[in-house]
Amino acid sequence: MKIGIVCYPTFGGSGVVATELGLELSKRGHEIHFITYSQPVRLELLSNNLHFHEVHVPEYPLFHYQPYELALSSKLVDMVKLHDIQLLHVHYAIPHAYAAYMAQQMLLDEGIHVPIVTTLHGTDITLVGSHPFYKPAVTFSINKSDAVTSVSDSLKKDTMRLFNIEKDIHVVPNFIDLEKYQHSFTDCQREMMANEDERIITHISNMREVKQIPDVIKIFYNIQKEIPAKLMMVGEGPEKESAERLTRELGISDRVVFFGNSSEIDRILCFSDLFLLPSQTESFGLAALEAMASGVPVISTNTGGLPEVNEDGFSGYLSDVNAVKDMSANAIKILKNIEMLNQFKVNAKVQSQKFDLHSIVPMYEAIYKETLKNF
Ligand code: GMT
Repeated sequence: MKIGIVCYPTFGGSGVVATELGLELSKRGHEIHFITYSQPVRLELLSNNLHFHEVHVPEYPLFHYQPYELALSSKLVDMVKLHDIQLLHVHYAIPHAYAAYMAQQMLLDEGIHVPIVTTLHGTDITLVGSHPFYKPAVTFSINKSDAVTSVSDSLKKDTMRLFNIEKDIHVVPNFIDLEKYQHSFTDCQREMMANEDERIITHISNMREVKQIPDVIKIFYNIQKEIPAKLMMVGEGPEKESAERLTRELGISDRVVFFGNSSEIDRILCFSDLFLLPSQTESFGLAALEAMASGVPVISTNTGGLPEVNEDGFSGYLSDVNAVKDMSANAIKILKNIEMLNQFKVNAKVQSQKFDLHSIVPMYEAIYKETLKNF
């Protein structure tokens, strides 16, 4: 199949999933065209069946806001015609499904039929989409898509509850390329980051408010009072500065490393003992899955899709949002007992195998085939 993929090309989970999906589909013989405003961060190698087309939005002083959706829909029309793209898979209802629908209508005018598959990733539904201002556009974009998928059952339920949806939503969980994480626990230069007696705790996110960054710091503060430990904070975002301030106030800045964005997540996870994800809401929690695939147990909240990813008492523990005491106690319990820690590390890997890309990507292929057949 010839498939056009539209996504946010950034470090966020949706961009990562879309990119990994395109890479795997191209390996499986499909011709993939990424159509975005910049090359997706994990899309390093292009080939004869893996292409990237940049959407340019010309600066025009008359416009207070430059019209990205317009530029995207025009680019989609051009690319579908130029490369005979058969189907558009867009990640996020707004603005991508919205722009794709416009492109579909423009193409229809020329007698070209292209179906749209929309994947919901969360923030457009739980945070942005439910804002009354965007609600009509999100509802319209979902209902006009030819097939809709969501990354967890919880997100599907939220979507059905918050919007007037006439479409069936297929749950296709996020996935992981397990081969990427097949390192041994001894070859990751752990000694560069911590002493042998120290445990390494990691958090990875775009450090937005929803990630409850102060809770990450407070949980770590409680851990290091009981066990020698270091905290690795990976990612950039609006909460980063206040987090750095909080570590100084708590007198633990010498134990916390702020990395910024990194394309070496697997290397950092390789030397980690525990992953913290105390989010206020999370439709899936791809970072938790990446941690588990690296054999890192997860202390998370029980919100949104997280219970579908992290199994309480097996791959880690789940707690209520903001239950810092509970999350600290669970973390300390795992970290204090080396046998228990090693067992949780093994379990985390086992749990991640449920999300093996080899079993999930065919679900998307089946949806594409079905959509093309019915279109
Ligand atoms: O979590 C974010 O802020 C980034 C956002 C994104 O657009 O990548 O993540 C959402 O999509 C990911 C991939 O499906 C999910 O793993 C995240 O849970 C989801 N974030 C939220 O629901 C807050």
